[in-house]
Amino acid sequence: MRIERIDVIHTNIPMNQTFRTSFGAINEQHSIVVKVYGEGHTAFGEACPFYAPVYSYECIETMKAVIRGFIAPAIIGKSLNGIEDYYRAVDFIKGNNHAKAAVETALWDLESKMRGLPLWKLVGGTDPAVEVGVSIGIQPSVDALLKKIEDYLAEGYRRIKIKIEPGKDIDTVSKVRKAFPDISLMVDANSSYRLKDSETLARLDEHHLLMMEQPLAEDDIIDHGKLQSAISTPICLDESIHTPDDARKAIELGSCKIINIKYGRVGGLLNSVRIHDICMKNGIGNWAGGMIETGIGQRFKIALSTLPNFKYAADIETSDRFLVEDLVTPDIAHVKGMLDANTEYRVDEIKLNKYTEDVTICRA
Ligand code: OSB
Ligand code: MG
Repeated sequence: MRIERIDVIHTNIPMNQTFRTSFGAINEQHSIVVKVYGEGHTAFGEACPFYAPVYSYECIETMKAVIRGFIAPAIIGKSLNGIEDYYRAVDFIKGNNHAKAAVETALWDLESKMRGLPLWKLVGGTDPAVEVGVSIGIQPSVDALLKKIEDYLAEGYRRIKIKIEPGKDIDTVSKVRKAFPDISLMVDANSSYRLKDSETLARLDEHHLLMMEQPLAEDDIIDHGKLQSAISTPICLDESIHTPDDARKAIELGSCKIINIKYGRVGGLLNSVRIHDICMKNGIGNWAGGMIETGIGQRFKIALSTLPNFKYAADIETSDRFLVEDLVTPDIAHVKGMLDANTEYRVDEIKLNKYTEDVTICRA
């Protein structure tokens, strides 16, 4: 495929509810949407590591700089022999996986249009019925959290994920478990604990959680191994896994039993599939994590979730979840916690323009 032009579009959509984690609260969804032009088509990709570098070292401004300065010049006007060739072309750039993924996903979208194949088939999916879970931010009180869980369960979500942090953990989880004894429940700590907190975290074992996501720091895969031997709740790594080789090392060290695959964090869909394959071979489960993408990015999470080793419900945000308006039609919507990967979504360019903060046009 030959790319003639790349638009790097910074969007900012107001959110209808605050999302609070251990790394702060957000009320605006900032994203980098990439529009590629080539082969007589236009196609869209997206990645959004937050406006500030709080989830990862990348942020919206670093993505713009890296795409404009290095990724676009490496591929515009050149013939790319598929997505693997894109990885070779940008391999000289260290890290910056969200920037790479924003462009990479646009190339998959382009390939899907060129070949007339839905994304889920293109990535090698096997089952288009996708299970959807919900990730609930830290709430002002346990009662507020219980109410939210009740509402989301009534909407049909298949799995509830709650955020924990030191001081808002044991008591919160035991109250949730008491109110909802049988639901599929997991916690995400977003790196807010250290190995010295093992005893506290072990107290969660009795609540038969589906998994505990990223309890320790991003660079602590050795300590995650020690923690996993001390607790029975399966550890799921999120922030720690950036590459297929990270996945291999975490598996070798016994640092986790599950890996949350976020296509942005790992540089795109091809690396997501590679991590999936490594995990499947080693009996490590996967599921698609989210970064509160617009519908443009949700399409890629839906496609990945059709792969056979995506065994747990995905963090897919329906269009009404956080955004006052989404950028695709139809809206992303689940029915009783299920989505059909065959649904085709069109990017609504009028809404895209409405929420655009700035655009950088890259050409040869
Ligand atoms: O840690 O999984 C996370 C959202 C933004 C940044 C990090 C995380 C999240 C989520 C997913 O928890 C939110 C969602 O998909 O609804
Ligand atoms: Mg997480």
